[in-house]
Amino acid sequence: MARINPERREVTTSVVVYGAPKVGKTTILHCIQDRVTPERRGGYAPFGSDSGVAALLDWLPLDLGVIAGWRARVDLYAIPDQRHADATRRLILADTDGVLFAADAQAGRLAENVAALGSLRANLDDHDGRPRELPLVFLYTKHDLPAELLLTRAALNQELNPRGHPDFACSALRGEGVLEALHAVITAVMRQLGPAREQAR
Ligand SMILES: Nc1nc2c(ncn2[C@@H]2O[C@H](COP(=O)(O)OP(=O)(O)O)[C@@H](O)[C@H]2O)c(=O)[nH]1
Ligand SMILES: [Mg+2]
Repeated sequence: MARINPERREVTTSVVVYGAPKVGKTTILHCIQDRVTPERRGGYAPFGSDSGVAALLDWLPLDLGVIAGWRARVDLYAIPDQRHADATRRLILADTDGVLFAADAQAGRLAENVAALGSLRANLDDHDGRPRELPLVFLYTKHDLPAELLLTRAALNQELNPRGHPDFACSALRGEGVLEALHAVITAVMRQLGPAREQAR
């Protein structure tokens, strides 16, 4: 849940990068860390290693500067694969303001993407079994691979994103398309937050 501090006019939100094992979640965070300007980096996050906090969670804090008079920060998280029970995923998702769903664009990975989307839905369910509605952006990764291995964006959307959430093709390895998707999810989160922020004044 976004943390709003009206006295200091600060807002801190969180976005989870969710997806199947080996889809490239850690690579996406590295790509963002490498490409944002130094003043946007909200701290050093040694994610992707096997020790310390980084073994539990990939975490990249970003400082977005001042937006509409408010100092805005976003904490980006990815949950490392297979180290956590669904209970932990649920806990982290319960606290998030938006999700960047990373799907491997390779045709051979479709079943894993579908399974990951199912686990996202299940872990977003509230206790009444209704999925929590929150900003969702799809990121179709590994577009640097040969085209014959990949599903088209239209096919990926048909299978994974029939409701037409924003979608982006990317290569996290080459750093293409990732910042655009990040921008889209942060914009949606900030828009959703607008009314809550006004109430906190
Ligand atoms: N070709 C290609 N490989 C990628 C891309 N992103 C990640 N990978 C590779 O996919 C594997 C898994 O990446 P990783 O970030 O560890 O996935 P995670 O398990 O979701 O965190 C690694 O070998 C990465 O180098 C990409 O955009 N293109
Ligand atoms: Mg990882």
